[in-house]
Amino acid sequence: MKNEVYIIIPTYNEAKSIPFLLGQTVKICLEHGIDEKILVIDDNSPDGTARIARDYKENYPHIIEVYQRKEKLGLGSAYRFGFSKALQEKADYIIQMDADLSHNPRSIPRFLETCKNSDLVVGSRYVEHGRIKNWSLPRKLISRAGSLYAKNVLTLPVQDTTSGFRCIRTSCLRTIAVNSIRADGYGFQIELLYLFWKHGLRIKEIPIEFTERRMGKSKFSKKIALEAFLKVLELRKSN
Ligand SMILES: Nc1nc2c(ncn2[C@@H]2O[C@H](COP(=O)(O)OP(=O)(O)OP(=O)(O)O)[C@@H](O)[C@H]2O)c(=O)[nH]1
Ligand SMILES: [Mg+2]
Repeated sequence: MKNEVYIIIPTYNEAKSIPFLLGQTVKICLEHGIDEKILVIDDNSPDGTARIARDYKENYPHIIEVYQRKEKLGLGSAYRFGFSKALQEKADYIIQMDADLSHNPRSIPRFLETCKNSDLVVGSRYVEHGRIKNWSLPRKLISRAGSLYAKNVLTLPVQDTTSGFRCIRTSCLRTIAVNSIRADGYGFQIELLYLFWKHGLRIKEIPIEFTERRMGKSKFSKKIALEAFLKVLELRKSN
C-alpha cells in the first residue's frame, strides 16, 4: 500500500540530531493521522548518521527508510534521489526537511493542509509571523539578501526563496522534469521554485519558526553561496 506523504531528510554528519528528529516526526504524524514514510538519505557520513538512523528504524520498520550512498554527492542529488522514490511509489505529497532541527516537524500538518489547494508550499522566515531564532545579525543579513536577490532577479512570487522546508504535490515533479535540476545547496531550492513558477504551478508561502542548529556543523560555504548566485543569473538568461 502506498504512503500518502514522503518526508525526505538529506543528512551529512547529523548523528546527534537524527534520533530526536525521527522520534518527533513520527509522533507528530501519529497525532495528526498522517500516513508517512520518512526517507533519510545519507552520504556516508563519517559520524555514523546512517547507522544511528538504521538503529532507530528498528522501532518503526514500516515508516523509516535509510539510504546510505557511497560518497558525498550533495544536497540536490539527495533530493533528486528522494523525489524519484516518491514518484515511483506515487506518494501524494513530499515534505522537504533539514535534519539539524532548524525545521520543526510540528509544522508538517500545516504544510499538508495548505498543499491541498496548491502545488508547492514554502515555509517562510520572511512573511508575517515567520521567525529566525538564534542567528547572528550577519547570518540573517546574508540569508535575507540572498533570498531577495533571487526573488527580484527571477521575479518569483515568494519572499523566502532559499528555504529548505517545503511541501510538494508529487505529481508536479513529472511536469517539471526534476532531473533537469543540476544545482546543489541553496541553488537547488531556488531552481526548483523557479521551475514551479515557470510552469504556472500554484505556490503558497506559510510562516515558519526557523531555529539555528544546536548540534553538528553547518555545511553553508562560500562555494554553495557562489553556486546559488550564478544559478540565478543562468536561470534569468535562459528565460
Ligand atoms: N545527503 C546529503 N545531505 C546533505 C549534504 N549537505 C548537507 N546536507 C544536509 O542538508 C541539510 C541542510 O544542510 P545544513 O548544513 O543545515 O545547511 P544550511 O541549513 O543551509 O545551513 P545552516 O543554516 O548553517 O544549518 C542538513 O540536513 C544536512 O545534513 C550532502 O552533501 N548530502
Ligand atoms: Mg541547517
